[in-house]
Parts: sequence; C-alpha cells; structure tokens
Amino acid sequence: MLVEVKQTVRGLRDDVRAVLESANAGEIIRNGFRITLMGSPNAGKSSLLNALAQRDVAIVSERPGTTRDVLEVSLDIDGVPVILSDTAGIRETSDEIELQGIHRARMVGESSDLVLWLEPVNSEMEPVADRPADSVTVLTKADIPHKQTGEGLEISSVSPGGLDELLEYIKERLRTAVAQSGDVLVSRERHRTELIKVLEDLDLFEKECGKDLTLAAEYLRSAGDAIGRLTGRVDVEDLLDVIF
Ligand SMILES: Nc1nc2c(ncn2[C@@H]2O[C@H](COP(=O)(O)OP(=O)(O)OP(=O)(O)O)[C@@H](O)[C@H]2O)c(=O)[nH]1
Ligand SMILES: [Mg+2]
Repeated sequence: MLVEVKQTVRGLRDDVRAVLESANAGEIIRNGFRITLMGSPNAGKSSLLNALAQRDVAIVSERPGTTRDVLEVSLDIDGVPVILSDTAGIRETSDEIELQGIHRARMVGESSDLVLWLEPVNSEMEPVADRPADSVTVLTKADIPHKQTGEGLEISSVSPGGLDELLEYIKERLRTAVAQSGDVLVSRERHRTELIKVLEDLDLFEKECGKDLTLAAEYLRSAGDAIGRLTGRVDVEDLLDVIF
C-alpha cells in the first residue's frame, strides 16, 4: 500500500513541477500587447504603421502588393508595451512570394491580441470573405471626400489629428487588457506559492516515510490542503484513513 502511495506522490510531484515551469514561461511571453494591421492591398497599412511609429519604417507606395513580409515595431502607448505588425495585403494571387506573405499575415493575425482590418473609405473592391473573426474595421484615407457610413473607425494617416479616434480606441483596449492581466498575475502568483508549498510537503513526505509515519502523514495532509485550496476539496482524511 505504502509503495503505491509513494509512486503516486512521485507522479504528482512531477506534474506540479511541470505546471510551475509552464507558469514561468507564460509570464515571460506576456511582455507586450500585439496589434496586427491587416486588410486589402493599398489600404494604407504601412502608412498607418509609419504614422503610429512616427518614422518611416515600412515602404509606402501606390502600387498594391508592396508589403510582402511582416514588419514589427515596438511602441509605448500610455506606458503599455505594444508590438505593432504591418502585413501583406490580402487578395487572390498566383504570385508565390505574395502568397507566402499573405500566409504570414494570417498567422500573425491569429496570434495577436487585436487585429485592425483596414479598408479605404472609398473602396470599390469586393470585401474579403474570410477576414479574421473579431477584427475591428478601420476606414482609411478619411481625408478623401466620401459618404459617411458609420461602419468603422475613420482614420487618416496624412492629416493632423487623423488618428485620434483610433488611438482612443486602442488605449481603451489596452486599459481593459491590463486590468484583466493584472487579475491573472495575482491569481497566478497565489497559485505558484501554493504549488511550491505542495512540492515541499511532498518532498518531506517522502523523506519521513521510512522514519516517522505520523509526521509523513502530516506532510501529506498539508499538501492535500494546499491542493484543496487550489482546486476545491481533496479527501485527504479518507486517504489517510486508508493508509494508516
Ligand atoms: N489620401 C490618403 N492616402 C493614403 C493614406 N494612407 C495611405 N495612403 C496612400 O495609399 C497608398 C497605399 O499606401 P500603403 O500604406 O503603402 O498601403 P498598404 O496597405 O501598406 O499596401 P500593401 O503593402 O500593398 O498591402 C499610398 O499611395 C499612400 O500614400 C491616407 O490616410 N490618406
Ligand atoms: Mg504595405
């Protein structure tokens, strides 16, 4: 019986260690809010990236299909680190390199916290059918005379104050994300502390098993209590009744 328990405890210890390691990795990855600019070619994605970065990072041209690769800039918006990505315009094409660029655009879009989907206010193109779910419509080139549709955030990368509405929206999203991640980190820190306690107790259980069984039982009870605090009730008493 005791041999079986020891084996189970060893397995549990390995699991707890694995969870602790993955929690650390998760925190390292959480070092910025990822925003991706997507949309049809010529929509003004690279122009918006340059305007937000306040420098000429990406090549801008009137030729659709200019951007092929993903371009990233790091920004600080209201003290929050933001990674902004410019991507290739999405369209039907047989050009191999452009297709690869479009594939990369979709991949980056999928892994980001916010996708801005750019379309010119005066676009006469067919809307792209499979734009990412949850993407937010941004109507570009609002400095060009156009009809008001009220269907998205209007921006202009060339006129003063043309990005104000978009920046306000982004800041609101950042505030929400920071508030939520704050909760996650607090609970994660509490979970970490409990899990470290579980590990220590399980180590001590193993040490005492060959010597003082009463003390060993105490450590197992303490580990069970800690797990109970994380997951709900654990029947340590039942377990101890069976063993001793
Ligand atoms: N009037 C006006 N023109 C703009 C604006 N933003 C971009 N443009 C013009 O639109 C054209 C395309 O701009 P880009 O920023 O290269 O567009 P893109 O979406 O990056 O295009 P691809 O890389 O080909 O997918 C360029 O000629 C820009 O000067 C804007 O706010 N107003
Ligand atoms: Mg571009």
